[in-house]
Amino acid sequence: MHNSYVGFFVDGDLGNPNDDFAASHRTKRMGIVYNGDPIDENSGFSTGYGLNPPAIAYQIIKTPNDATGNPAELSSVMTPYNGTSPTSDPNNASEYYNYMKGVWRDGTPATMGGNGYDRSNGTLYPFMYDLSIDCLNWTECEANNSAHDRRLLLSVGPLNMEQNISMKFTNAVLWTRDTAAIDCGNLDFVTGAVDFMNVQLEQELNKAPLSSNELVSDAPKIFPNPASDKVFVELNSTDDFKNVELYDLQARLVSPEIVAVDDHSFMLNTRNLKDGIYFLSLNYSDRRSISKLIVKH
Ligand SMILES: [Ca+2]
Ligand SMILES: [Ca+2]
Ligand SMILES: [Ca+2]
Repeated sequence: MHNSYVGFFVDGDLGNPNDDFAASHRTKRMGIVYNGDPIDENSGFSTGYGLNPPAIAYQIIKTPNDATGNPAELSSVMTPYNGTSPTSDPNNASEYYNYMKGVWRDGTPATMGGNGYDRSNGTLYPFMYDLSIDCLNWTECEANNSAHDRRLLLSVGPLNMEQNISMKFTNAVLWTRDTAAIDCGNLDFVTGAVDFMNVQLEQELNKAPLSSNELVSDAPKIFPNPASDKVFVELNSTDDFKNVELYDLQARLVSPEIVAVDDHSFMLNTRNLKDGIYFLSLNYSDRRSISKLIVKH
């Protein structure tokens, strides 16, 4: 089967589904649903999150190889909504196929800027509200869109699907929440959290099976964990070790006092850290190892 697309249609609803916005990140191969304003009120059938509503990211981690033998690229991220206009939900096979090709349901190709639907705009671009182009400043806020019950359709193609061949996709879903109000369209707290998830996932996916010979691991000994006033970190490998950093769940760098104990271990003063989950990053010159640290007083 030629010109096939594989699409993932997801309906992120953040509390009240009717005040949400959507975005994409082409190079991180993901779509995001976030609240379109600072307060997520209750709706008739769901409880709102209130202030500082969260965001949810859908990411395609791994794709099968395309005809060139390389992992297939994400080909579009479309953002239909629950409604009846040409940019709303697809409701038959050809409208779904249009969306998977980066085309609105009435056949109009997606374009860069505004709401992505502009027949007079010659710049075709099927990654709606793409955050991966810094200078673009194209978000639903900047487009002055009305918040809606958004969907995401992430597609990969065109692919040739041979008979009796299976294709494997690995996807991830990440939910995260910041303690500060969402600055309209500034989704750094989502992309930062996704980066951390990716480092951890990569470590998990590349982990050798238990039965294989023991491999040298960078994972340190961390004790006690959960920690209260202090935590000790003992490096498993000091080769090419540079430094250690601690990040909170929103991927913000926190800087506790760090005291070297000897050449391969140190102590972090966690007394002034809030209770919660942190990520300890051991940075080597060519790699880093991320471990989870829980602080509980
Ligand atoms: Ca939705
Ligand atoms: Ca909402
Ligand atoms: Ca609202």
